[in-house]
Amino acid sequence: MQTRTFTARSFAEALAKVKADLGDGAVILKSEKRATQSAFGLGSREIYEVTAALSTEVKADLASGTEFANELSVKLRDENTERRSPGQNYEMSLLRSEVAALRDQLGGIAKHFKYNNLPAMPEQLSKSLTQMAEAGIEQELATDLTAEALVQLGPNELNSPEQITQFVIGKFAKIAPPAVNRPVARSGKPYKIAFVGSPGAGKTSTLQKLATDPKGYSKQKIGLISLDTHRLAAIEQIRTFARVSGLPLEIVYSPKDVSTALAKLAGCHLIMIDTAGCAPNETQRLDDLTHMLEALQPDETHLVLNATARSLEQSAVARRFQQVGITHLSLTRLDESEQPGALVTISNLTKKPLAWLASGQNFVGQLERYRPDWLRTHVFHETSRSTAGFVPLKKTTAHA
Ligand SMILES: Nc1nc2c(ncn2[C@@H]2O[C@H](COP(=O)(O)OP(=O)(O)O)[C@@H](O)[C@H]2O)c(=O)[nH]1
Ligand SMILES: [Mg+2]
Repeated sequence: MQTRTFTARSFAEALAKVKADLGDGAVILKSEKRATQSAFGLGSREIYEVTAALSTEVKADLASGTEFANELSVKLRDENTERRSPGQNYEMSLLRSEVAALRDQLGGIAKHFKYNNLPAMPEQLSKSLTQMAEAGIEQELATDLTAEALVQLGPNELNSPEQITQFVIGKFAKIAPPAVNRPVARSGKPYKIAFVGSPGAGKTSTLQKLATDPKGYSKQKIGLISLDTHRLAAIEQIRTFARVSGLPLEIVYSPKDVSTALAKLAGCHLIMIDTAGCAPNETQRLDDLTHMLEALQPDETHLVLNATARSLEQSAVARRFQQVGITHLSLTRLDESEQPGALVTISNLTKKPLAWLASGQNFVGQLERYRPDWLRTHVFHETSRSTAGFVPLKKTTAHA
């Protein structure tokens, strides 16, 4: 592996040299700040020294280097069991300490390579990494993005929290994209959106919010279909809502009733479909739901996830619901979530775009469309750029 050392007056400047010389694939192996004597011997000044190599070369060395260290230590152990003269013993212990040092060095490089232990980072970048971790962005993703910023951003950008946030949000927009906001056609076939998920995830609430909030679809001619026929309370809940909001409602018990229900709601622009929650052990219910949705052919099927659930649980739910053909993710309870950044992880994992974010129990004012810029406020605690007067989600206990 060929390493190169770059020195400069600032860390950011040294990194810029690394980038210019070795390109974006560079791996930082070591970085340190040193005091040097100034040219005329008048006191000292600080310089930054960064040692870097090409990632392809580091990888190759890591593979062969670890092997070599292991082989050598096995040999040493074997030879050590034989009797030898004091001189030989001295040589052996020297060799052994060299192997130990080699191990340490390789361990250090491997660590750097995995970005678990980035070199002394510019303060603002380190702050951004901490913010991502605190907001629940998966550690590996957060460190990868930080490493990318370290190599790709210029020295001035690395000193600016806004520029770092902009860079990271740009990356998030690709990893966890916002859903395309399709305008609902005002004539022709109604557009159909179904909401699926675990019991209590917030499916019915999200549907109710979308039907009543002007930020949702309240201006459209809406029809409702409920497939949640297993619990009397659920039927009552949606019936009461339909009556109070004045929206037509069809309750569908089996796939053969689907065409009649759709015919009755043919004059609507948008049909929102509420479904029964399926718990992990309810595989039959999930199969029934799959058949119902095959008959209904929704244009969008949103997996509604509770944002306070751990990423592991969210991904288990997503795996279970794969069979119904999820197209979007919508999240609820962001008002209660300590780690709102976890939505990036689940979108990245499922490769589904993020649509709606709900943040309270009120029907109006606690729902918004996801935009990557949302992370500026909720992960990096900066004020949003694109929406003047943007109000961050607040904790609330008020009921609708
Ligand atoms: N705090 C909070 N509560 C919510 C939110 N969304 C739903 N809920 C509550 O979660 C509970 C279950 O919601 P519901 O829509 O009936 O869940 P479903 O079983 O998936 O239909 C209700 O008490 C809702 O008021 C939210 O964004 N924030
Ligand atoms: Mg429900």
